Amino acid sequence: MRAWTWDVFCRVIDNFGDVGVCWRLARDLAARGERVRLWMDDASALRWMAPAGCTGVEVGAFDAAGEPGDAVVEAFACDPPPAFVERMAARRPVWINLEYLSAEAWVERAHALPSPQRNGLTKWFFHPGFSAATGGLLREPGLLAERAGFERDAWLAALGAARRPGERVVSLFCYDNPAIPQLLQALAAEPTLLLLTPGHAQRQVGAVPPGVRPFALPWLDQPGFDRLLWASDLNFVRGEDSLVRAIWAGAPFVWQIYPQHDGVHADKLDALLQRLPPLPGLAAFWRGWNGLGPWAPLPPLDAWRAVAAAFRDEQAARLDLTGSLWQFARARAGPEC
Ligand code: TRH
Repeated sequence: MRAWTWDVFCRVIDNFGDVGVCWRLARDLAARGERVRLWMDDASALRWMAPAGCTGVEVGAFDAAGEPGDAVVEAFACDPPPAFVERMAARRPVWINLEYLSAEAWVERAHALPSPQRNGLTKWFFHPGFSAATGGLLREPGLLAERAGFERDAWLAALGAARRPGERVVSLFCYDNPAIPQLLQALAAEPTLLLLTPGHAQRQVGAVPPGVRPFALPWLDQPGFDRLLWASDLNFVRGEDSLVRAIWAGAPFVWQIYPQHDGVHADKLDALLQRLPPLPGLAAFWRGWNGLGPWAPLPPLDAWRAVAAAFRDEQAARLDLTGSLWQFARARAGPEC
């Protein structure tokens, strides 16, 4: 089967998730032999997220997209430029709107629905998700094998953050969070090396109680960020992409969901909690960290580890998002493809 050319459109709304998801998808498609053109209105985060670029992925300015290829992916309903959409009517690529990740039940009903467009084409809704009735989660082939062979002490030492004997490792990637002082107190119960990502985490963690040893990280590239999560016994993540990476890390994780003004994020958080294997105290801890309930004690890591591993295995048994998107698009292409 011939390789396809994919046009992936990405508008940066806020933070790094838009870039992070689009870059991972682009890289994964290219690794599977496809040709990818990633059209972005702001590619600045790629300087640290993907400084080496990727063979098979070309990055261009959002409005500079020329002739459409075989498939067009607009990330998060970002609407390709009108002139490009006009050209699509002649070329008739498969047109996909890649939606935000949610564990809510409605996603299964919305996934893969067609939406007829004014230019005569059909735009397909493609929803990432946690069940077989969704598009799945981004997971590159070989990721879990790489993770299994990872040597965390060597990696931490190379970063200048060698672990001291008996220390547990905790990573923190978060938004503004008034619960940070409580978290630091909870972590101080055991010797803890606390790895702080740039931005919100480093800004908010000032003085720490005895027992907690903070380390300020530089921006890591995406493979480096994955390794940070692999190196840690407990990961605090946020948004969409780092959540998925924490699942593949297979270690206990806490999700700070992107807060929305209408409060719908509380339902999204609960929907994911309901999909996790049960662990007493986990939901209360996640809600407390998200300001959706009172602060609650940190659940014991031993029992939590088993829950995280079980959830990783359950999710890894499903087709990954890129594979699922590839199949979906090929099944909807004209006979000449
Ligand atoms: O940056 P985010 O908070 O992005 C969010 C979410 O995507 C959310 O769904 C969206 O609605 C909102 O923005 C507007 O969190 P996220 O999704 O985890 O993206 C962070 C990306 O940054 C991810 O790809 C990992 C990457 N990263 C690195 O590569 N290196 C680093 O050092 C760090 C800290 C992050």
